[in-house]
Amino acid sequence: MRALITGITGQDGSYLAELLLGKGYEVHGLIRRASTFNTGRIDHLYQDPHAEGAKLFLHYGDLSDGARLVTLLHQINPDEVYNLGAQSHVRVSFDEPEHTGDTTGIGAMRLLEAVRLAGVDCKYYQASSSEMFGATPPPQNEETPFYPRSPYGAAKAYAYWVTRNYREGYGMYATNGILFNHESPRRGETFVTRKITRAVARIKAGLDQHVYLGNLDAIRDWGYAPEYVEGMWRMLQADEPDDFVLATGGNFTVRDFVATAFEHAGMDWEKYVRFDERYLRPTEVDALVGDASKAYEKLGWKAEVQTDELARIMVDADIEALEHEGRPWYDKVGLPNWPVVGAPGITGV
Ligand code: NAP
Ligand code: G4F
Repeated sequence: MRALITGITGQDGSYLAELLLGKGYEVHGLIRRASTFNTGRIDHLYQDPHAEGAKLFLHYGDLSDGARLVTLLHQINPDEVYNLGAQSHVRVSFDEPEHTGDTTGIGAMRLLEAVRLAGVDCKYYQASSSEMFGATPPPQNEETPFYPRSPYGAAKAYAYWVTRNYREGYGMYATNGILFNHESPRRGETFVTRKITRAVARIKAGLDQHVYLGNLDAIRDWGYAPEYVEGMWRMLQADEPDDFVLATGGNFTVRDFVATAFEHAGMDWEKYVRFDERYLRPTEVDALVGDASKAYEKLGWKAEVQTDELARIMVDADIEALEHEGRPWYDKVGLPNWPVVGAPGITGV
C-alpha cells in the first residue's frame, strides 16, 4: 500500500506516518520548502531514499499550488491520500483569513481536483474539524448543523462540503473525519494545552514566573492524538466512504486543564496564571463535546485516554524534555555519559 500525507510535518502527520510505516506502507509526505528545517517531528522516521527498502519519501509542495499537486499525484499514484495540511490555528485565522481560506479551504479542493485530473484510483481522507460546529451547542455528532465562528471554521466547512461533493458528483471514495481537539507532547506550542504544559515545566524549573492566557471558560473535548490517527486509518478501511466524528465525549474547561496540569507538578495554578486579552478571539466557540458513537459502531474506534490523563502525559513529557535540554551535549547525541565533562579526543568542548 502507498499513502500520500499532506501535513506530514505536523502533529497528526507525524503520528500517522509512524502508524502507516508500521503497517508496511510506502509513505509519501508533502513538505513545504522553508529556510530552516521543519521536519523535527519526523526526523526519527527519516530513511535515506537511496537505501534499498526505503519506505518514506518527502516531496516539496504546497496546498496553494494546484499544478504541483497534479504532478505529484500522477508520479506517486497512491492508494490512500490523507489531507492533513492546513493553517490550523483558529486565533491566527482571524489575522490571516485570506491565507487560511486559501490553504485550509480551497487547498482541499485543489487536492481533490488533482486526484480527479491525475485519474488516480485512491481513497481520500479530509481532516475536518469540530470547529465547524462552532456556536451549535453540544453534544455534537455527524448530524449536527454547522455554525462556524472563525475564518478557520468556515474554511473547514468549505473543505467538508467539497469533499462530499466529489464523493457524490464523481463517485470518489472521499471521507470526512470530524475530529474534536486532540493533543500530545508533539502538539504545537501555541495551542492552549501545550502552552500550559510547557509553562508548567518551565515554571517548575524556575525558567518562567507566569503564563498568560485568554478565555479560561471555553469547554473542549481533548483526546490523545495517536489514538485519533488510528481512527483516520480505520475510516479509509471501510467499504464505503462516509463521515465520522472522533471524540472522547468528555468536557473540560481550559481552567480544568490548567488546574490538572499544575496540580500534577505539585503547584497551585492561581499563583502563576495571568490574563492577557490578546489571546481572546473576536468570536469564541464556547463548548465542543463530541458524540463518537457512530465511529464505535462502524469502525470499532473508541478513545481510551481521557483529558485528565492526557494533561499528565503532556506535563511529564515537557518536564522530561526540559531536563534533556539541560543535559550535556554528548548525552543529547547519544554517546556514553562520560563521567567527566568533555569527550576524550575532542578539544574545546
Ligand atoms: P499542525 O500540527 O498545525 O500541522 C499542520 C500541517 O500542515 C503542518 O505539516 C504544516 O506544515 C502543514 N501546512 C500548513 N500550511 C500548508 C500549506 N499551505 N501547504 C501544505 N502544507 C501545509 O496540525 P495538526 O494538529 O497535526 O492537525 C492536522 C489536521 O487536522 C489539520 O488540517 C487541522 O486543521 C486538522 N484538525 C486538527 C485537530 C486537532 O485538534 N489537532 C482537530 C480537528 C482537525 P509546516 O510544518 O511546514 O508548518
Ligand atoms: O488550543 P486552541 O487554540 O484550540 P482550538 O481553537 O479549539 O482549535 C483546535 O481544535 C480544533 C478542533 O476543534 C482544530 F480544528 C484546530 O485546528 C485546533 O487544533 O484553543 C482552545 C481554547 C479556545 O477556546 C481558546 O480561546 O483555549 C482558549 N484559550 C485560552 N487561552 C487559548 C488561550 N488558546 C490559545 N491558543 N492560547 C491561549 O493563550
